[in-house]
Formats: sequence, structure tokens, C-alpha cells
Amino acid sequence: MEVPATRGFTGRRRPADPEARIPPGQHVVADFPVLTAGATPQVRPETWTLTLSGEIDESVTWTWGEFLELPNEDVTCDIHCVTSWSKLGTGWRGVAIDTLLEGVDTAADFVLAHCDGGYTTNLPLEDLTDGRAWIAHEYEGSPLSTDHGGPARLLVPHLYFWKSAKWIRGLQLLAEDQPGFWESNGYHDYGDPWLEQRYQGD
Ligand SMILES: Nc1nc2c(c(=O)[nH]1)N[C@H]1C(S)=C(S)[C@@H](COP(=O)(O)O)O[C@H]1N2
Ligand SMILES: [Mo]
Repeated sequence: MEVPATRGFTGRRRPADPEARIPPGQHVVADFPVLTAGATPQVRPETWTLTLSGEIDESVTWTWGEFLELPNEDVTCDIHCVTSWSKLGTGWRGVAIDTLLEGVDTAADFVLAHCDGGYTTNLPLEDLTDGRAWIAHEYEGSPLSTDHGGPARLLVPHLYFWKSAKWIRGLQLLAEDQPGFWESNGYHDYGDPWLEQRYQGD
């Protein structure tokens, strides 16, 4: 079998065959659904900031202008929503969490992501490092639309997409895991789509 060029996914362990890129219980969509719990916040870049807080000596805050000056990366990845749609080969541009953590000394093992509107989601810190997570501000070459989390959202493609917090404003570094919004409402604490970790107990 001819193996296509490895564009369209970041998971280095995943084969390029599209069928093999679809986690169990998922189906591929061509459109890009919008899933938001509650109202869509209107966030103005002029007043937007991103803050690293919690288990660090001093919290760090970037304004929109400062954030855009950080080294950016282009990311192509597959995304998987727990409601069963997957979208293959989505294109993003943003700042790696590794970049934000450069020079930051922390004993934290967990992160709670905070958003405008009050949404939260929790992740192990190691899932945000080693080139596996970004704060994305462009989608397919255009500024991220408000519905999809603009001006900026977390992008963690290897976990169910509810972990990719829209309208992101802060990453709180924590010594202990603290469940976020969906994780407190019956959804899995970790959310690996390849293990179908949809709900608590899966
Ligand atoms: N702030 C915030 N982020 C969020 C959500 C939300 O309701 N609020 N929904 C999550 C869920 S359940 C999914 S599937 C994705 C949907 O992203 P999309 O609307 O860009 O498809 O965003 C995630 N991030
Ligand atoms: Mo979702």
C-alpha cells in the first residue's frame, strides 16, 4: 500500500490511512460544528490577556500584542468531539504551550484552563507540553471566529475536543487535579478518544 505524505495529523504514532485516523465510535464530518455550553462571550483583543497563575513564583500575563509577538507555529491535526464527530486535517496557527512555559519553574502536575464566560477544563500538565498543545488564534489562515473561540483558544488535539477551551484567558497550574465544567458533570477526567474515555468510569 502506498503511504500518503504525513500531512493532516500530528500524532506521530498514527498511520496516515484516513480510516485508521478515526477513533472508535467517531464519524468524519466535513463541516465544523459549533459546540458551546451557554452564551458566546464577545471578547475584544484590546482587552484580552492570557495569564499563567498558580504554582509559579509570580504569575505571568501577556496582552494580545505581546502574545502575537511570541513564536508562532502552524499545526495541522485531526480533532475529535465526544458527541462523535471527528474532523480531519484542520489547520491552525498559534503559540505552543511549551513556549509559554519557557523559563517557568513549577512543581505543578495539573492545569485548570479558565475562559471568558466561566468555562473551565482540567488537564495533566504533561499533556500540554512536548508540542502537543497550543493557544490557537488562526483557523485555516484567518483569525479564529468568535463561535470557535476567537480571539484565542486552547488546542489539545490528542484529547476529546471539550478539552480545547474556547475564549481562553488563563492556565492555572495546580499540584492537585481539579475537575473542570464537563468533568464535574459526568464526563471523563482525561478524555482520550482512542480509549473512548467519554464519561466517568469509561
Ligand atoms: N469556553 C468554552 N470552551 C469550549 C466549550 C464551551 O462550551 N466553552 N465547548 C467545548 C466542547 S464540548 C467542544 S466539542 C469544543 C467545540 O469547539 P467548536 O465549537 O470550535 O467546534 O469546544 C470546547 N471548548
Ligand atoms: Mo464537545
